[in-house]
Amino acid sequence: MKKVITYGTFDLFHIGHLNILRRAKELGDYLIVGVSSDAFNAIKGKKCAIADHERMAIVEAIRYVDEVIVEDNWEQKISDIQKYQVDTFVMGDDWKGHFDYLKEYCNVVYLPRTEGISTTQIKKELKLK
Ligand code: C2G
Repeated sequence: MKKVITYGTFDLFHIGHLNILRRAKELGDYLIVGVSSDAFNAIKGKKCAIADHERMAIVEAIRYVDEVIVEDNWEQKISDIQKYQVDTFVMGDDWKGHFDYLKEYCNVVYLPRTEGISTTQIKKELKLK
């Protein structure tokens, strides 16, 4: 079984998130998604509109997703890849190059982002803080 992993905040879930999860799943048979906790987002300097347990429940309900884990630090990726015996790590190409150190442990694939949509833009349009 080829296992794929990806990570993200997935705040205000939108088509860009769905596209990357669909395409990540196409690279294997089993997709694990690390959803950033609110505490980790504070470290990332991101304030979420939706709480972490709700973001996890939404991602868990997506048909392409087989398992959701909590992402609560930058350092957990290597141990996650080893613990879950992951074949491929996937991120959108806004992260291109940032995770090349994982090439020692698994395939690293950066997929093109979906143009014209972002959580930041949605918040601006909805005048959310
Ligand atoms: N994404 C995308 N197209 C968009 C918006 C997002 O492909 N229009 C992708 C991002 O590239 C990322 C995933 O969707 O791979 C989740 O995006 P975010 O929720 O913004 O994740 P981020 O805050 O970048 O956190 O350790 C990695 C971090 O947790 C990533």
